[in-house]
Amino acid sequence: MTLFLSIAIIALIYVVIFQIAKASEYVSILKGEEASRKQNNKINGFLMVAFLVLGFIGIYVCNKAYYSKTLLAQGAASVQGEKVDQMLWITLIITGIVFVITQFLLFWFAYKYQESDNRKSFFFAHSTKLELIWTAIPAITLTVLVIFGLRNWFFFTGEPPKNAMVVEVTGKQFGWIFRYPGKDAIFGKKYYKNIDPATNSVGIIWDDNYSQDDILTEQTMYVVKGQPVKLIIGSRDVVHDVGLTHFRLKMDAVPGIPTTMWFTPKYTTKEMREKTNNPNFAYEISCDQMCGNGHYSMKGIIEVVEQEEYDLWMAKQKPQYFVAFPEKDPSAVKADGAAKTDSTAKAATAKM
Ligand SMILES: [Cu+2]
Repeated sequence: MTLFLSIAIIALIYVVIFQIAKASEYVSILKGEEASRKQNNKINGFLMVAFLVLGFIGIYVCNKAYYSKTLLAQGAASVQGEKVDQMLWITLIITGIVFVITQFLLFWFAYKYQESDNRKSFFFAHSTKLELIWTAIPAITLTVLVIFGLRNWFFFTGEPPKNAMVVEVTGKQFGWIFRYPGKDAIFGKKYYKNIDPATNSVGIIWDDNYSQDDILTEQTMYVVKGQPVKLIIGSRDVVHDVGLTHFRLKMDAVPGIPTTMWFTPKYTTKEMREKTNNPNFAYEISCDQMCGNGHYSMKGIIEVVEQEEYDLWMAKQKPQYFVAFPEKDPSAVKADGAAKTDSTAKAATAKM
């Protein structure tokens, strides 16, 4: 029904425009070409100003209605993200000022300098000075913006502070795998042929001693508020992208070529829930690279917590080595042993 109505309205609008055009054609024949062109000119001049005013009002209204719904209004959730926002604001302010001035002049001049019998147009062919000015100013401005951008880029992708924790992030069709280096703070080596979806999703080489305390988790990554986190990013299949919109960072996950970036979360997930007034708020890792038919569902969660909560969570994690080889797990052997002693004792009591 709505579709039918929409088609009917579009058809009606078309008929109205067609009739107006036809009518104005007859009028111009009656009035004469010259007079009708002058009248059209006036109308167009007025429409230019109307478009300018309505356009600016439209920008203001849209901004008022939607700005608060954008992530920009929420503020960045990382120290690095604040630098990104700062760059964005500087760019928006500069381009915004240029936009307003140029659009105002464009439409106002179209009105002001419309055809007039009292005025002769001025022929203006070329001015080297003017060309130089309007080439040099944007070039210098863009260079300054690019220098800021590069400085920040080298900062995010460079070496993090010494107290940074390191998490390895591996993308796969369609999800995220996180690896923590464990107590020794060193990742064990890995080899893609060792990948086993059930017990060794990133292909850790178990013979490497550093690998035996590595911890693997999927979909949810825990990090600590105020502590820098370095991400070592890779992929198991195609190119993915670690998109951290709340932290204002993103980095491609490329098979075979590790990429890195680091950030310092500023607010815990709980604090963000209060800040955004959204009890369901969660920091999200979205895959920002079209990577296959399940791309839309490739979402991970980052839990930003205080140090104590992180320590509690970490204490509950079992090294992946013991998941792959349960018989080598000392806690399982102990529990097993305890059960055995218990049953021997029981048997002895029964015999007595
Ligand atoms: Cu992906």
